[in-house]
Amino acid sequence: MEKLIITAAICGAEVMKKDNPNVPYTVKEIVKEARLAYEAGASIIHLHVREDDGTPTQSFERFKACIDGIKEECQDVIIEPSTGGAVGMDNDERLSPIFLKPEIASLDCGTCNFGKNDIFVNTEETIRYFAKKMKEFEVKPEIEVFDKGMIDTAIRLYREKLLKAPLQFNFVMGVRGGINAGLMDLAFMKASIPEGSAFTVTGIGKAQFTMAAMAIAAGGHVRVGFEDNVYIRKGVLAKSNGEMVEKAVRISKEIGREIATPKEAREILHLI
Ligand code: KMH
Ligand code: ZN
Repeated sequence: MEKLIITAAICGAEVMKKDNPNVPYTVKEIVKEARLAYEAGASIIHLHVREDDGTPTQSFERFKACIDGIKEECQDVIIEPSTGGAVGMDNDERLSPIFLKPEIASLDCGTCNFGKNDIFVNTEETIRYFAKKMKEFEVKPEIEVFDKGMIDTAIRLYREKLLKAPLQFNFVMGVRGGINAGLMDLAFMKASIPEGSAFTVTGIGKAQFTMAAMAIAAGGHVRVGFEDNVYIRKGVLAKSNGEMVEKAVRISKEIGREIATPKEAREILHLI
């Protein structure tokens, strides 16, 4: 089977130190968490950034500082900034890391309820606007889908040539408001993407490692990290993103699937 690409979503925009004191906020903390994840086997860092007090931001300067710092400590890692940002941010604010011309960035392909009282808004016009900007700046979109209809939206954009094959999907599963995190849900999502596409699976909360195991067995790739889950096992907070990546590595190796280096991940995702 193709080698496994592990993405570490090291801080996200929602989870806070009150949830797990090891969630990174400052540039120094973010760079350290990226390094620990990279050393454990992550080839992609999905990057959100924060102010020093933990407030989520899409500040260009903050992204630049974190990306420069990560590149210094983990030379060849793939850095994938978020264009999702946090619920409520405006489009141009969300797009700011694109101007740093990363190799890849997230592209959220639909609107959904996000937790009990938030809505993560991505109208089709917003998605088109983001896709055009990514094309202009030669950034490969990682198509984030929280439900099956979002795959259909992405396919529509692909037919309009706003997205280029091979497509790279990230199935985010288990968000309150999106698709559940289960075996049949994954089978449905996998069967719904165009042939030749790659997919990563992100299991939210307690689904993180069960979905990782299913993704590994199904030939997909895996995302773990504090953005999605703060526990390493039931009731035990994770010490670092590195600890979560190590666990994904162990699961994969146990069933005979080797881990992709950043160079191999670039080849698999057609980034080079
Ligand atoms: N923070 C979420 C509202 C992405 O990175 O593109 C959106 C998110 C998706 O995290
Ligand atoms: Zn994210």
